[in-house]
Amino acid sequence: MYTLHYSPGSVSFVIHILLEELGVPFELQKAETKSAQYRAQVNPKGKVPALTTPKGVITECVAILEYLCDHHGGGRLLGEPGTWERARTLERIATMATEMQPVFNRFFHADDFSPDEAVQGGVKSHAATKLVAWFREQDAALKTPYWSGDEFNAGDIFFTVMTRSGRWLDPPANEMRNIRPAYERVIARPSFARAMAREGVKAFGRT
Ligand SMILES: N[C@@H](CCC(=O)N[C@@H](CS)C(=O)NCC(=O)O)C(=O)O
Repeated sequence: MYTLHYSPGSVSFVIHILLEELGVPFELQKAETKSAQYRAQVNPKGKVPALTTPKGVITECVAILEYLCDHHGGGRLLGEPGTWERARTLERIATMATEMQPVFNRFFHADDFSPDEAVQGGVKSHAATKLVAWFREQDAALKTPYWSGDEFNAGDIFFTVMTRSGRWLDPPANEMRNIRPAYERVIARPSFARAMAREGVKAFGRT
């Protein structure tokens, strides 16, 4: 049995939804990321997601995602190992995990980047500018039912979680013209509905 250590609506939400999509049994544990116990027993980096498995703990969204897909028939979501489809899907996921997620961290946690409040304001507003520009590019390029194309895949899980975080932007990412229908299509999936209910988060609004 797996245990997913999570913070509501954060990037760990990607793994929560993936577990639901794969139909894998798991327990959910809200993480006390700042506690010494969490760092000692679960993730020394003090972050979520972390997945406790029978073999030990694995961290980093992209690693967890690939591990779960490979062990639970997730080829339809990520492409089979060694295929072009796998490489392209991971490419898009890695962009979000390594390029955009850190910008969201600057937007939501500017105090992690400078102790100076004046500097924090600049960090946050510059992050917002970069995020809006990125979502506008995605919106302009989106011509298919899903961000990933004609079929839903793991990239759409990640993109939808990021888009949900982008509801704090101006304009909100989840209300952009082409993103909104793709977003609504994904959040209507039973996996999202179950995960949102368990984490107590909503798809729209600034709550
Ligand atoms: N590189 C990590 C980043 C994870 C990350 O930044 N997690 C944030 C939440 S979005 C976190 O745990 N922050 C500390 C906290 O919530 O206390 C990954 O992709 O899994």
